[in-house]
Amino acid sequence: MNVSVLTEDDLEWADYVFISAMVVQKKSTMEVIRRCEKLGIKMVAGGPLFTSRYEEFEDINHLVLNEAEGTLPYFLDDLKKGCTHHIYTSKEWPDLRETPPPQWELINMKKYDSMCIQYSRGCPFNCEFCDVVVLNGHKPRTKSKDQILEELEVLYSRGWRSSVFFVDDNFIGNRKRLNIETLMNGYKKILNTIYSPKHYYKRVITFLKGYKPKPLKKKINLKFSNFKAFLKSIWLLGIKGKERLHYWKLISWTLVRRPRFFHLAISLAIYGFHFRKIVEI
Ligand code: B12
Ligand code: SF4
Repeated sequence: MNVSVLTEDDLEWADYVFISAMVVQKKSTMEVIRRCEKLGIKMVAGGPLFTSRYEEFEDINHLVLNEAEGTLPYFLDDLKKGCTHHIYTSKEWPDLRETPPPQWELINMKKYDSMCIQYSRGCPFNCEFCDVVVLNGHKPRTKSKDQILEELEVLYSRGWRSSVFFVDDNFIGNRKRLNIETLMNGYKKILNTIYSPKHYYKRVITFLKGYKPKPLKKKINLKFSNFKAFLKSIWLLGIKGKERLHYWKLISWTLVRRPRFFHLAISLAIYGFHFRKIVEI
């Protein structure tokens, strides 16, 4: 499984096992299916693997295909009434503004590197290797701004402080909502600010504040070229450069607060200079 081993205890108490997978996970999915069959537990399967290749899974009790918002309620309703059938599918593309936020309490967040938020589904293009349009259609559908803020808020209030992965199909494919001019202007704005001294040096200090590397086994041996680079940085960034104020602020902050990362602060200041040059080109 993704983050933990699937034990017999996990399976034995269950009335139904709900399975989700991508095509690439078929082999391990087949193992889970075989284990459930052996224990006589009923299975409900959905998600990309089953939606795109449902005919390969005749033995699964219930194939609840397409987007759960559009098919799962019908299955659950039939389950309540005791009249379930084999395949549940739909030609509708559900309105994402009705999609509830994920129940993060069902997972152990500590075992994950990033949390996923989906803003949109669907893509107007049709690349032959891609299943997105089969699964989510051509018309981009989006959640509302308030929904996204709520999802971020829920993650924050559950103590999540690490990265958030926006798992959209094609973030910029909705031409109606994002015209080319807005895209170009936004991109230019990013390029103009991302490495600008004010923002860049601030990020370096934030990084150094939280940086906790593992202790080094070997001592760092400084070479003559390192001193040369340092002196050159003083001339180019600390005297000649427009960023001189930020440069000296970083140097003095590092010497007082994080002296052992002095070499890193200088390296990052030099990287920033390179990035700015590349952006200018
Ligand atoms: C984010 C993402 C990733 C991330 C995953 C991060 C993570 N830890 O979760 C990363 C970058 C790691 C990744 C990797 C890969 N991915 Co990917 N990925 C996606 C993406 C963009 C979003 C997935 C997502 O979170 N969706 C949001 C949730 C809400 O949607 P969902 O999972 O589809 O679930 C909905 C329905 O499917 C259904 N459903 C899902 N499961 C179940 C279960 C039941 C029981 C029921 C009833 C319903 C149901 O209901 C849900 C709500 O509507 C999708 C495209 C897409 N739009 O789905 C591709 C996608 C899933 N990936 C795909 C592929 C091919 C891959 C890779 C194989 C790429 C590669 N060559 O390396 C690898 C495989 C990784 C691995 N070894 O497992 C394909 C899968 C095709 C297929 N038919 O299986 C997709 C569809 C993209 C595509 N271009 O075709 N991926
Ligand atoms: S999601 Fe990306 S790869 Fe898939 S059809 Fe759209 S543009 Fe092509």
